Amino acid sequence: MTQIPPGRMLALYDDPASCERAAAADHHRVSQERRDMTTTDYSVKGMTCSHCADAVTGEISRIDGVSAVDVDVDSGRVSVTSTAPLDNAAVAAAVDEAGYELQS
Ligand SMILES: [Cu+2]
Repeated sequence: MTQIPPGRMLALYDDPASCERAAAADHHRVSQERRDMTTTDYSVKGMTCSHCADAVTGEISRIDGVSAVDVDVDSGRVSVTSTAPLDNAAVAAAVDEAGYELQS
């Protein structure tokens, strides 16, 4: 995994140009294309609608280092973009908190 120098994230978020790009384009896509980010796909059981997706997104977003969460309800796929690899137990706990079950 790529190590991120301290201060690198702040530099990214303090750059007004990157904010404008994020606002103009699809926000998740922009986040995933940043090379210092890690994106991991998870499989979540039990989601049936956008409300479920919102609940899962909200809980996972609270984990330290998470910058984007993309949910596909039909397949149960949850793509999580973060500044460092995430602890699987933390993701499982967040999904459980939302009322669903992490598979794997
Ligand atoms: Cu639902």
